Amino acid sequence: MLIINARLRNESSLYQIEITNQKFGTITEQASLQPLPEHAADVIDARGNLLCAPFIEPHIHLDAALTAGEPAWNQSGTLFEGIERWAERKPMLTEADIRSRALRTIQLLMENGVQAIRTHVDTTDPTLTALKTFCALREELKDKIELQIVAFPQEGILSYPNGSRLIEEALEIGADVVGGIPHFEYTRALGEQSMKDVIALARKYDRLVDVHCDEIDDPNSRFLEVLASEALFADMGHRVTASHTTAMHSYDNAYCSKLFRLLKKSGISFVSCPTESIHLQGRFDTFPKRRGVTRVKELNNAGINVCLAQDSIFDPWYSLGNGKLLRVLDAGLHICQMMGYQDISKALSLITDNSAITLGIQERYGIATGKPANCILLSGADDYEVIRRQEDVLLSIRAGKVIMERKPTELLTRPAIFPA
Ligand code: 17E
Ligand code: FE2
Repeated sequence: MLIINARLRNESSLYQIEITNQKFGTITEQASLQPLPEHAADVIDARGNLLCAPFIEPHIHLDAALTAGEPAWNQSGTLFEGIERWAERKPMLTEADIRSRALRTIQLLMENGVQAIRTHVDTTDPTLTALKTFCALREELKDKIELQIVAFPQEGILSYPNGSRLIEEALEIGADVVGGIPHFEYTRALGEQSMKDVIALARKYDRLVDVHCDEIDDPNSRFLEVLASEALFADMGHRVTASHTTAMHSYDNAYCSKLFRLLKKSGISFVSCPTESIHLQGRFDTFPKRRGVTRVKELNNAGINVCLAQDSIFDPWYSLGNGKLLRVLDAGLHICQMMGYQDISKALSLITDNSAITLGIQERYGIATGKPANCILLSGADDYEVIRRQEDVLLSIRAGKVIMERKPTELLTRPAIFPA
């Protein structure tokens, strides 16, 4: 396969890119736009659009996707009511129900250029039905999409009956990542202990870590410092992620300044879910009302790895969501006030390269000779244009094969505003 007339991120020229044996081959600079050769089978004309590494969804709850309103709606819009509503849906889970919703949601993500997903799967369920189903799906779908499974103790490790045993069983069954939820544990002491347990489990089973950490507006919720210091002491920061960290929005600036030193040293990654957090947080405020989104811009400027995610699609926590990471990015840039030229010009990293680092897949990710031929074609010449236009992903190539393609939307009649 040959792709011609492609732009690449952070480059001003046009390129043609060879794909052989499911890998990227030679990448050659072109002097100008070239016509598509006649009778050229297996040549794709990018028409000056941006060829980019695939989008990654680094934080989603596929087990709960498409269950909003079943059996009841979240009326308050708080995280804690979402957990209550989900606890009512959990006993109704069956393998068939989970598979059907997961496949529809994965399809939606793939249609929007996603090729790798980290999903949290609730382990506070004595049957572990969802966890087992996702481990099977990970194998069945492995040629189509990369799935990472987090053993996520939604109702606590130490505060849920048998919670420690269940999360460990999930790791024995095959979860890739150890999760946690310290702000939901009954006490500060239990929350801290749970962070130590999570790191110990990750070492024992040689797994990654991704904790729902301080997802609350409480400025005194400081489990992030425990997670980061445990990661630092165990020398495994590059394998640890802190998700949400919304309490950081409310931390005192002096404390944050001290905290950032540890965060940077520890080398842990961050995931922010800006649409979800702006919806779930700030719910106990009147006015002025906090945004409740972690300090994405400041983390990024400090050289700490941070990426953006959707979190939910039509579930007890969030009633919208369409699989479009460009929408999450657009919202995130607004909410985090990352609207300067420099911010927007490199913002696709927040849903591509930075997410690959979070998932630990960066070695086999990106458009470079010898790497797996996975990429997407985006409407626009560079990050700035792609983000401003917000158009659908045009093409998705995985292991050198086109897995999704759509026609660009075309205006058929132009409204005549000005007389000819
Ligand atoms: N569970 C949780 O603890 N936090 C969330 N944001 C979601 C589920 C979606
Ligand atoms: Fe989450």
